[in-house]
Amino acid sequence: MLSIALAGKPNAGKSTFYTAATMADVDVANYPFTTIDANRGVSYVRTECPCLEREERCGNENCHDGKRYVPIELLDVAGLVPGAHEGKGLGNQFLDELTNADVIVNVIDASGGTNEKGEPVDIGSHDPLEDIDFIETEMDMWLAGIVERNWEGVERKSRSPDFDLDEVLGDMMSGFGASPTDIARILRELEYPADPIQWTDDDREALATEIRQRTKPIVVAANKIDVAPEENVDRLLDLDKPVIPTSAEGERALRNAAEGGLIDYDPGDADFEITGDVSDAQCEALEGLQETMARWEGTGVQAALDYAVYELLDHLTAYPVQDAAKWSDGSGNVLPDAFLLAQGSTPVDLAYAVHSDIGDGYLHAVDARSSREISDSYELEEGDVIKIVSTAS
Ligand SMILES: Nc1nc2c(ncn2[C@@H]2O[C@H](COP(=O)(O)OP(=O)(O)O)[C@@H](O)[C@H]2O)c(=O)[nH]1
Ligand SMILES: [Mg+2]
Repeated sequence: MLSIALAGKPNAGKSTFYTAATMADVDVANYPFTTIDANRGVSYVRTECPCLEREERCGNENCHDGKRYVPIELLDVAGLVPGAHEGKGLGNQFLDELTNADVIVNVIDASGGTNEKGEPVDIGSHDPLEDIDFIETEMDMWLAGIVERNWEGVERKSRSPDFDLDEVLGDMMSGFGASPTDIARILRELEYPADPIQWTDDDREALATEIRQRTKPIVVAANKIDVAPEENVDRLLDLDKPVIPTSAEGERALRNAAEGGLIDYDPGDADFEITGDVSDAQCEALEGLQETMARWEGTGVQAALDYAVYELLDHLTAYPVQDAAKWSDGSGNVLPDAFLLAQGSTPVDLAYAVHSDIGDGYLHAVDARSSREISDSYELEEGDVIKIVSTAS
């Protein structure tokens, strides 16, 4: 499962974001390969379900009226403070946790109500723009430290006659989660000495920065928009980086209210409707939230996760089926599964995502929309419904 980590200073709202995003009760038994603990849970990205094209909605438990929720893993990483890569505030442990993530949501307090160490201060008294770069810097410096510690080994290997620097660097980078494509691109874009002994600290830091950018893309959640000065949010949105305004607290309140039958709301909706008996105080709080949502097109929590997966990681959703006419599995469940795959994935990749046996036994694939056989090298598109024909199915 794709893994998204929430990083940021203490008190930025990471745990609130995490709680809100993992609140929908998840049947943990469905995810036997995921260790679910206090800081690691299942959340979802939202997309349009292909069943919208059909007369009837698919009825899948992760589809609400055509809003399809596809599971991902969410990690609530404990707060990072400047200097974490030097071990400040348990820094290294948390940076280690980040290595398991495919993409990072950097939660910052856009209200300016927490200082650089994450201690509460008066709203507006800290400039949240200062909180953006430090996560990147901490991750870069921490990776640079690891490259540094590995360097003696690289120098030692360089004495061997069949030494290939690109190969050794490639091995190192794959240890950080870089794919062969990432590695090729990083090596192409960097200029560096062929002899490892001539590498400077700057060379190693440049390498670390490249690796981090390729393997840990970051979207900023400009959190606490419900109390943030609007000017702060505007300045954050003006940056040349992906920034999504969020109210984690608002999302949590909405999911609670929806669960309690007070409102009609699905995560990622830009608005909601009050449907239950609410007290005057609840009504006032909900209306306040409605204003914030009208200004920023929702609470942003779902939007941040969606952006991380569909934009930063450039993934798509594909739906394998057994019956191409009914779009169902063998038992008649319509659109039973949804898989997140990297852009450029083929029907063979989808087959392997379903099960390695299905992948091994792959014969051909059929586009269920057109009922036509598609080529093995066809690049899947968002929302594709695919019947895989395999000796194993
Ligand atoms: N107003 C407002 N407060 C928030 C929001 N998100 C979190 N908080 C508050 O900020 C404080 C710190 O939140 P927490 O999630 O524990 O932060 P963490 O240390 O980053 O995990 C708590 O008092 C939260 O209620 C938000 O969107 N709006
Ligand atoms: Mg926390």
